[in-house]
Amino acid sequence: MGYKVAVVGATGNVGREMLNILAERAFPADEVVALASRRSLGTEVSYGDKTLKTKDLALYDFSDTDICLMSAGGDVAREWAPKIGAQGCVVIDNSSAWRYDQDVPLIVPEVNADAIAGFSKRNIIANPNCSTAQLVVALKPLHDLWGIRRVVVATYQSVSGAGKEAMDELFTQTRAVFVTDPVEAKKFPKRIAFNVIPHIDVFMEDGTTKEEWKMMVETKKILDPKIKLTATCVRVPVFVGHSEAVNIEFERPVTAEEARDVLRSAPGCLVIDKHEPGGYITPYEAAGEDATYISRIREDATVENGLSLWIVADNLRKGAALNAIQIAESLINRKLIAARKRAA
Ligand code: 11C
Repeated sequence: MGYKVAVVGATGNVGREMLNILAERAFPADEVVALASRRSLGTEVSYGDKTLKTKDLALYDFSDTDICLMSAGGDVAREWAPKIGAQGCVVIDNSSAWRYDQDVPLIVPEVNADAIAGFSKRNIIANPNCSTAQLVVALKPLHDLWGIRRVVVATYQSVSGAGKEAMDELFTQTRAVFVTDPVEAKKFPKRIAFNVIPHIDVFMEDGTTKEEWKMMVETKKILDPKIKLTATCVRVPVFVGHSEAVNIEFERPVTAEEARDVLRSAPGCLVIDKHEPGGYITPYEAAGEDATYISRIREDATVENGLSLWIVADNLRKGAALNAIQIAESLINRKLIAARKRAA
């Protein structure tokens, strides 16, 4: 018997990608249900060659659903994840609501799949922030061999991370610039078309942004609490694909060649690193792909045991939907979940 899977937030950027990936990977689901808030009720979404009509989350009975993939924002997750978990359905939540709860594992399967077993306390598993997911996939194999002491990262994050309206805003503003209409900024605090904005999520008391804080805290929880990390998170006028310029200080000496070799065979990583024009990955090429791409691997002689690299991934896939589905697959592969009895 296959699983019954509910996707909450099915009409959003990530929810739609979850449905695509469930179908693409032939996830062992007997039934997939698309759920949404009342506002999007009845909206049709694609699941492989099927069309699903979204149902009301508030009226849905989870008692025979096995897995709930949730991407509906922090408020919905805070309210609904515990209620759904209490009905015996495992929630894999993409928001930041549960990531820092000590009874909720925060999982990137290539990095800390063993920690998944801790889900049973609440029946909730958290998916990390997109910029953290791709970072730790690349850091893990390096950390295992050379021990990471400190990471300095600058991100170049696409507008799809901020949702569908943000993508529309980039499109509308770009068009407005060309036809010399007034450029209106609604979703972003400043114009995003032909610009970059060094601000993602809310400001913290110390002047960092929550997005920067999340990268630091989540890297510690997923990979190693001893790693020091400082981030500058920047929104760029790209539709899909987050990029990261990363500088790493290791405990032990490592050459660029050694790092390249290790990353070439590391799970989830794909190295594209020719020292010639175009011999590196850009977000345009990573969009729609599953890998975490790594380019521009080079030694940094300005710090002890230093290395710099460039990491790019599709933020809606590895950064969100794909990672969530990989978590669900890990639950199944590790026999941590069995399909529940359903009425015939
Ligand atoms: C962005 N990284 O690009 C954000 C989106 O904590 O899950 C995801 C926010 C989160 O805007």
